[in-house]
Amino acid sequence: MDEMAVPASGRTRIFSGVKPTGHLTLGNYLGAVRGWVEEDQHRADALFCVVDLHALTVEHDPARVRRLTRQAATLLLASGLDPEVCTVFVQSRVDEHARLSYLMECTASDGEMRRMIQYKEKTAREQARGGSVRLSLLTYPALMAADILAYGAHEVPVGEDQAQHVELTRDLAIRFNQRYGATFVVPKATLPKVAARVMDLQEPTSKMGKSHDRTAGIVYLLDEPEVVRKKVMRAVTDGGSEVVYDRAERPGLANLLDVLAACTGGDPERLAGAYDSYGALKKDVAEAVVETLRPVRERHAALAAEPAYVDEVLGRGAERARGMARPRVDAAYRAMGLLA
Ligand code: AQP
Repeated sequence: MDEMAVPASGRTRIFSGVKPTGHLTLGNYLGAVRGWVEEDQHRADALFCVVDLHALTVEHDPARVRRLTRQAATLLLASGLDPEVCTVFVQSRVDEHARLSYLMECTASDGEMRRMIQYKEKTAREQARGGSVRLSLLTYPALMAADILAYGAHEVPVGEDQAQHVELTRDLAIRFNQRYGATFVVPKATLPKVAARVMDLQEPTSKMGKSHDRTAGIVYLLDEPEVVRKKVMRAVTDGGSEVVYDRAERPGLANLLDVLAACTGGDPERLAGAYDSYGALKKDVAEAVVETLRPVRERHAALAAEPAYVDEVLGRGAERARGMARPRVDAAYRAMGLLA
């Protein structure tokens, strides 16, 4: 492996991101952000990014994307990412992502892009809305591969829905290295033990996704406590009255138990045994979620009042990220035959 494979510090490098396609959800928090805050930033040389270029792959309102980008960055800091410990930045401010994305498009095949589940699902969703499907929706996993590979990341902490894209990134890194010489670290996805896929409270067979149209089953990080309670108390549970943990047969109930376990540090199966009614379970889930989100909401309110501080953090983060990505992306250009 070349000398760029390991960061100068010799530590593991971690990269992950969040798309400003909507307000951040409980799924984003439990599936990804909380692990970045509590573990990843402390144990590795870590970069966390608001991947705004990815928000342009579907119909978008420029002013809304701008607003959501700032809000997402503020929420990452409010959740506890410490800019003195890790690098927090906005993707579009670092040109290396787009530069490397093109090389990834020249490494991937049309067939492997079309096999991506998210492409199939989002294409169906866009068509149902009567919208056209942007070419970037097909090619976005190439950009995601670039996001990860530019930094020589060893690990990519994500929710389950992104595991397929990280798998593709691995394939592209291996293929590139074999064809053009060792350039990229081959990364792996790391998933949380519980809540790797938080489901929509109204449609427990679908992922809770921040860009989805129906919002009754989505808990947003900035929802007022009363709104959180209402959404949880109205969650769809399955037929029957016994509280058991069965993801296949009782997905609504299993989802509530997963959320409770993630918020309280318990085990979903064991927690099931502690309840004899859905009502009591929902009440405890609602309170656990409210308490988990309370400090995030409070810190967000304080940080939102200090936009200059957030700007300064993002400016510093982008500069640091650029410095880390540039040598590897230049090397990839040269390896592929360009006069970089
Ligand atoms: N429901 C979820 N459960 C667990 N993890 C989740 N993640 C997203 N949803 C869940 C993880 O959060 C990180 C950032 O997600 P994202 O911004 O890439 O995707 P999203 O929130 O799902 O946004 P969209 O626009 O609504 O996307 P789709 O089209 O997927 O529904 C990732 O690590 C993700 O795994």
